[in-house]
Amino acid sequence: MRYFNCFLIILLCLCCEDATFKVSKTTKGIQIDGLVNEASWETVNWNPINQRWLGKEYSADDFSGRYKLLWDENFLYVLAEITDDKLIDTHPDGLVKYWDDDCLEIFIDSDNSKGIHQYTHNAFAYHIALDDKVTDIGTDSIPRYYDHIISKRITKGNLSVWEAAIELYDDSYLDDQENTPLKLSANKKIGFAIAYCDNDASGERENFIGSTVVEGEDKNRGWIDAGVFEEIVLVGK
Ligand SMILES: [Ca+2]
Ligand SMILES: [Ca+2]
Ligand SMILES: [Ca+2]
Ligand SMILES: [Ca+2]
Repeated sequence: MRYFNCFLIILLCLCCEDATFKVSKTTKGIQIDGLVNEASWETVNWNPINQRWLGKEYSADDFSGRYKLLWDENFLYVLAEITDDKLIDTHPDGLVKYWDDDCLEIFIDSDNSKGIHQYTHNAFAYHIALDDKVTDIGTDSIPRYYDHIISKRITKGNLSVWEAAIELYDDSYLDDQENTPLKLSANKKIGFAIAYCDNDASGERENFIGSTVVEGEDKNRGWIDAGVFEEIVLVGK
């Protein structure tokens, strides 16, 4: 019986280890052109964007999404493949109601500290608009543009491919100051989530679909609470 219990514990440990989201390192640069020409992208698996955080049930034609991650010393790379039956950008000012236009949202808690980040830089909630502008809320509670992400979207029919390179900053980041992006290394843990705001014809977004399971009634927590992000770990030399 004792041997059987030991076996179960070892099996449990192995299962726990496998559950960690490991992000592979790319040894060759990723060209941010919206084209998936890099062999590195072929070596890593897709992950689903399938958690309905806001809105009614939707069809696969209305929205479906998946993503991949890679990293190197300077960037976390995101490849997202989004099916959306209608792209709209009804707020030309990227600092106004930007979440009610179609946009890709990337959440980063660079030290995986979790906790509230609504008006701090404990974490970032980057909204990448259809015109590539990147918006989050500053520590003054006012939305502003951030230049931490280079991205390129290519849309063919209902399918958009977004390729992005993200610089990471720690909690000491100061708006309107010179900040130095982090150098990334193996074994670093990061809080991460990705989501899509889908609006096709409404005054407000119709759906908000994320990559992580958010418990409880209010699932629109990512822009406030880094505790709902997923822990990822960088692997490779
Ligand atoms: Ca590329
Ligand atoms: Ca849609
Ligand atoms: Ca943090
Ligand atoms: Ca849409």
